[in-house]
Amino acid sequence: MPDLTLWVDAFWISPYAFSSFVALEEKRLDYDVQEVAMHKAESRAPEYARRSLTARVPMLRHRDFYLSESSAIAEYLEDAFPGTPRLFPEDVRQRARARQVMAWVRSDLMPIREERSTNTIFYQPATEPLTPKALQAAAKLLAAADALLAPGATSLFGKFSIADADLTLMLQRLGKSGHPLGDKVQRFVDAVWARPSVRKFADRKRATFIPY
Ligand SMILES: N[C@@H](CCC(=O)N[C@@H](CS)C(=O)NCC(=O)O)C(=O)O
Repeated sequence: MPDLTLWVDAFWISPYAFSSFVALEEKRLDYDVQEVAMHKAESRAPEYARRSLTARVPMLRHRDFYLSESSAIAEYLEDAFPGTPRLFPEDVRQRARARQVMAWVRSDLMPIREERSTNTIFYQPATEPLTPKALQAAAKLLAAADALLAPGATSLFGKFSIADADLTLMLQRLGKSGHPLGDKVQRFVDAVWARPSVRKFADRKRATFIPY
């Protein structure tokens, strides 16, 4: 059994599970995956809840150590496995910026998250138009992405970082349902979406979705 296990949601739509999965893949670590059936409340099962502390997905196990919260998982993998491909930029300011982007997409842009669930990325694009509130959030997201990206950039910091994956997933909530991203942002999104780590998550054969 590998030293590492990642628990993901059974339908593979959690943006946080996506982040941790991509992180493990990019680090080229040996791990196995366990699915948590959220629609059967498996994340609240006593053993899972006790180990994760928060009863949320994803959760990482490294030998006898259990950790939830996807940003903490990325930081832990970076610290615990030196000598593997980096998830965060080496430069201190770029690293801070990466953490800013990661914290931001986890805490803001609620109307986009509500109206464009990750279901619309991995199962079925949305057909309902965005409300004015979501359009406002979309404009904010696209303005930030545009400001962060150099012309022609395929990553935020000149080299892949886990913030690229997190930002791209947020942008795909718009892009996959037909919202124009603009050439510069679209190029970035296409490059990140084509990474083998991301493809492995996105191309997963998914069971019929059961809402929870
Ligand atoms: N901030 C957390 C969010 C985790 C999260 O909200 N996970 C959802 C699935 S996408 C979950 O487990 N929801 C069940 C619950 O909160 O009870 C992270 O980054 O890991």
